[in-house]
Formats: sequence, structure tokens, C-alpha cells
Amino acid sequence: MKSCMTVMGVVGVLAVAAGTARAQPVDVRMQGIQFSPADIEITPGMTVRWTNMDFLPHTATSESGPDVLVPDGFFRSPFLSTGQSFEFTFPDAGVFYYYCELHGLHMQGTITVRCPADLNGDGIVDFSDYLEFLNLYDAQDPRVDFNGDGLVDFADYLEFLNLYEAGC
Ligand SMILES: [Cu+2]
Repeated sequence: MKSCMTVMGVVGVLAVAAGTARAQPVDVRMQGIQFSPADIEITPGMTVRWTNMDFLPHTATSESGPDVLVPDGFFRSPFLSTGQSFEFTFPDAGVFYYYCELHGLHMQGTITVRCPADLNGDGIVDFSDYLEFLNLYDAQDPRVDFNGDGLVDFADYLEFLNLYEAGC
């Protein structure tokens, strides 16, 4: 029981460290009447920051699917002029489409929010991800270097268990 409590303590510390590491926003430029990069992948809790580099106004407006071009109310920036930014934090996993209200079809992007424990990328965290983790761990694959220290080791195993048990 005592050793179990010790492991839980270590996992808690790792979770706090991971949360801190994700605090920095991910940048998307509005440049040349395009989002750049147009398609990005992040993890839940991360913030995206759009910045307008053009001499035309733009928006970042969520839509329910590609080419829908109707605000779905999830996020909607004001009209951004040159140099202005808008930030939005994505709390949950999913694929989120967005567009510019002034440039419609020509200016769209996607934000894929994927749980780090969803190693097979099927949108759910389940036992197949656990098996995938074990394979990647044995292969020393950098995708399971969860704490980003350049090593695939027991600390990453503990972090994976923490994320897996949290369902993300
Ligand atoms: Cu635009």
C-alpha cells in the first residue's frame, strides 16, 4: 500500500509538469489570405493564437464542418486588423473546423485536438492504446517520450498510465 501511494505521488507531480509545459500558445499566422499552418494538431487544454500578418482584416470563426461557412458559436474572433491576435483554448478532444468570415472558401483550417494517450488516433482512449503504448515503449519510439526529456523510460510509463486512467 505504501509503495502504491508513492507511485500515485510521482504521477501527480508529472501531471502538473505536463500542464505547465502546454501553457505556451500554438501560433497560426493569417498571411497571404491563408491560415498558416492551416491544419494543426494539439492536445486538450492547449491554446491556439491566430495573428493577422496581412494588410486585410481576417477572422478565425468556427464552423460545423469544412466549407459550411456559418459560425457554429464555438469560437469566433472579432475582425482582426494587421498585427492583432485572437486566442482560444480547446478543452476537449475533437476535430474543429474554422474559416475567415471575409475570405470564406479560400481561407479555412482545422484544429485536431487529440488526447496524448490516444496513440492509435481513433478518438477514444482504450485498451488498444495501452497495447500500442507497450509496443512503442519496447521500440523506444520517441512518440512515447511523454515528458520530452529525450528518453523513453519508466517516467514516461507512469505519465502514460496517468493520462490513460484520466481517459486522455
Ligand atoms: Cu480573411
